[in-house]
Amino acid sequence: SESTSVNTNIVTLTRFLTEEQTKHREATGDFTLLCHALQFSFKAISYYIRRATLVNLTGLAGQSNATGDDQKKLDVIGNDLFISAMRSSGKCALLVSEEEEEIIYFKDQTGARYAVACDPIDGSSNLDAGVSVGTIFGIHKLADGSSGTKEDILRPGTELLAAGFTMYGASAQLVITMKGGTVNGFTLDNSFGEFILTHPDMKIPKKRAIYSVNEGNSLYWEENTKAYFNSLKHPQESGKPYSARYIGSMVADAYRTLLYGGIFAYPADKKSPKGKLRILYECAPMAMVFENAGGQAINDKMEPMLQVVPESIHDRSGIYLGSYDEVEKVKSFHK
Ligand code: AHM
Ligand code: MG
Repeated sequence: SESTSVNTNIVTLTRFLTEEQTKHREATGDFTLLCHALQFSFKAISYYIRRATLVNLTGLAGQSNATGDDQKKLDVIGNDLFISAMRSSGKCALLVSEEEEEIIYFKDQTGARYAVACDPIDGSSNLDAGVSVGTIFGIHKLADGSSGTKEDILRPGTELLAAGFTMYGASAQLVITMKGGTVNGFTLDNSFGEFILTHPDMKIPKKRAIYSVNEGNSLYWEENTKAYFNSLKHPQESGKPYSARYIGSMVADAYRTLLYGGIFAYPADKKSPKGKLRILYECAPMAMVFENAGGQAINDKMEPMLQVVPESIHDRSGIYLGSYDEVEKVKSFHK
């Protein structure tokens, strides 16, 4: 009624997924169930991140992960929570995690038709300082007749069925998009224990004078990379220089870029010729979100990030993603 300003028609993620499912007559509900398991892992990870300082979960676990980074206690917990959620969903045939050297196959899940790639806690070097981190995920469908092999996950982003991330910031923000669909953002309401649709049909601003890159690497940058970033700081025309914003958590830097516009970059350089960020669970899922929100994502060769086929599960790439016009500007410096 008009007598109250309280929204009584709340769209939870559960409701949203159910409504999406009924739009597709061929849908079996399997994808919806997989997403329910996903959202539970986000809630659980969010909970432990918020409790970390109180329950002795800060600091290192005393091991390194698949890509040689020191593992934090929370990296291990996030990974375990994610694996357990995927296993128990009954719908996930195989899982690639940043924290696991090899693919995890859930062989007992007969009839599971999805392959999932994830970085359970991306940006974990920020954890102990209470700075935002996030979970990134990408979902592929197994090839017809496949019961789950490496080939089902070593696919280009163009074939992703769904992708997104959850940022654990002042609140937990979940952003999800499906193939050919819109981008939708949900906020975790801690008292309801539900993700609520707060950012329907997200569109990234066409341009914005904000750049986000680890400028400490500039010594190692290629000449055209240097020229591009210099042009942002020393505009030729009567323009103002760009603002710099770099959190050092891809999810948080990307989320801000999605909302405000601008450019986020982690270019390959002389020190890391393949770049730092991983294709399967960092670059491709983010690229899908940005492309579906009207932005762009490309690699160092100026190819669409979504077309890049990873050679191995932890394969890396340089990446530029952001507002449509800002990515065009990147290309103009790499002709
Ligand atoms: P991680 O997966 O080990 O946390 O590393 C990925 C993170 C990204 O979140 C972030 O964009 C980047 O590493 C920051 O790297 P750097 O500290 O080199 O700037
Ligand atoms: Mg990561």
